[in-house]
Amino acid sequence: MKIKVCVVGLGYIGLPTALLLAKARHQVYGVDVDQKKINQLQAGCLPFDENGLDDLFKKVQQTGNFLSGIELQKSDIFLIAVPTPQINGEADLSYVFKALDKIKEVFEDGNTIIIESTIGPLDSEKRIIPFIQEFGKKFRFTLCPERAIPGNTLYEMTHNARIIGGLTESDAEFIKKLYSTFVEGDIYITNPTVAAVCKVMENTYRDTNIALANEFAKIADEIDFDVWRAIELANKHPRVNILQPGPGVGGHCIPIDPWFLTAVSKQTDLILVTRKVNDGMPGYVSKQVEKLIQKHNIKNPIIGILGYAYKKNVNDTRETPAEHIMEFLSKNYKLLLYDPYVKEVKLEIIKLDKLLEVVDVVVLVTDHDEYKDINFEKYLNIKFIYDTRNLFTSANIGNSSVKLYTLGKGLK
Ligand code: SAJ
Repeated sequence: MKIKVCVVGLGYIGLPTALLLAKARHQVYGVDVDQKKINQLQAGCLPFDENGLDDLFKKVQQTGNFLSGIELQKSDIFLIAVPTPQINGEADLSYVFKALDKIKEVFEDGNTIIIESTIGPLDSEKRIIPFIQEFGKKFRFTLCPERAIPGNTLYEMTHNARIIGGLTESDAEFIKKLYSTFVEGDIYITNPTVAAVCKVMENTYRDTNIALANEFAKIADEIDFDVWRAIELANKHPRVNILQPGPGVGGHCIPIDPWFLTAVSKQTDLILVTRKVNDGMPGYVSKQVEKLIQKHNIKNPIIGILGYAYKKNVNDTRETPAEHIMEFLSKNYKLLLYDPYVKEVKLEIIKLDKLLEVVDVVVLVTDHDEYKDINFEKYLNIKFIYDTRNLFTSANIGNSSVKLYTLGKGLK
C-alpha cells in the first residue's frame, strides 16, 4: 500500500521516521516550523547527525518520495512528532495543539492522526481526542510513542517492538499495517492510555534504576569501595540488572517522562525521590571536585571539562548534566571545555591537546570514545582527574603523577 503521510516535526524522531516511511515507498511530506531546517533539507543537508541517517537521506532523495516544507499538505495520515517539554512538573502539549491546529486546516473525512510524541496517560482521552472531534470530520486516531535511542535511532526504529494505542481496535489495526511496512520488531495493539503509560513507565523504570546506581555510588564514596565492580558482580545474578552511576541523567526522555506520572497522581513517592537523586548528581559531582581541589591544595585551578553532550558519542545536549556542573564550578573556577561532537555551547571549545596542556584538573562528564586513549603522562600540569563514567584506567595514567579519582570509588 502506498499512502500519503504528512510528518509534522522533523526532529530526532520525526525526520528518521519520515525517511523510513519514504524508503518503504510511501509518499512522505515532512513539515517543520523552522525555515532554516527546511532550507537545509531542501539543499540536501541533514540538520543533525545520527548513525546511518545520511545514507538513508541520500537514497530516499533519489526516489522523490520525501519532500519537505513549512506548510502542511492534504494527506491520508498525519504523524505528529513534536516536542512535549515539561514545565513545573507538567507536560506542555502546546506544540501538539499547534500541530493539530495546522492539521485541522487540511484535514478531510476519514484521515488518520498518529501521535509519536510522549504525552501523559490521560491526555489522549481527555484533551486530544475531544479536540480532534471538534474538526467535525470522521477520523482515526492512534498513539504510537517512539522508542528509539539517540545514536542508534534507525536500528531501534526498525527493530524495537512497537506499541500502538488505537481509539478503536480497527484504528490500531490500520496503523499497524503502516508500521509493518518499515518495522521488523513485533507490533502490539492496545488503547491510547495504556500506550501512553507504557512509554512513561519505561523511562521512569530507567530513571529509578539509575538513581539507585547513583545512590550506591555515593555510599561507595562514603565507605570506600568500588561501586562499578560491585555492580558488575551483582549483575552476575540472573535476576539483577543495575544500571551505571554517572553525573546525572540528560536527554529529552528520562529526566522528563517521570513527571507525566507525578502530574496525574499523588501516589508517586519513589518517582519524586528518583528525580531528586538524579537531578542532584551534577551538584554532588561538583562538590566532590571542589573537595579534591582543596585536598590537593590547588590555588586558582583551571578545570578542563571533557564532554558536554548528555551521553557518549552523540551531539545531543538536551538536559545535559554538563550544563549544571559547569554552572556550579564556573562560580569559583576558570573552565575550559572540549567536546568533539558539540559545536554550540556558550563557552569556547578548544582542541583536546590544547586543553590538556593548560589545565590543572580534568573532569570527565561524557565518556565519548575519543577520550578513551588519552595518555596523561604527557601533561605534567594536570594534578588530578575526576572521572564520572569510569572510563579511564591506570593505562591512561601510565607513570605520571596525576591522580585518578572516579565517581563511586571514594576520594582516597
Ligand atoms: N545513564 C546513566 N546510567 C546508565 C544509563 C544511562 O547515567 O546506566 C544516563 C545517560 O548518560 C544519559 C541518560 O541517562 O544522560 C539517558 O540516557 P539513555 O541512553 O539511558 O536514554 P535516552 O534518553 O537517550 O533514551 C531513552 C530510551 N529509553 C529506554 O531505554 C527505556 C529510548 O529507548 C527512548 O526512546 C528515549 O529515552 C525516549 O525518547 O523516550
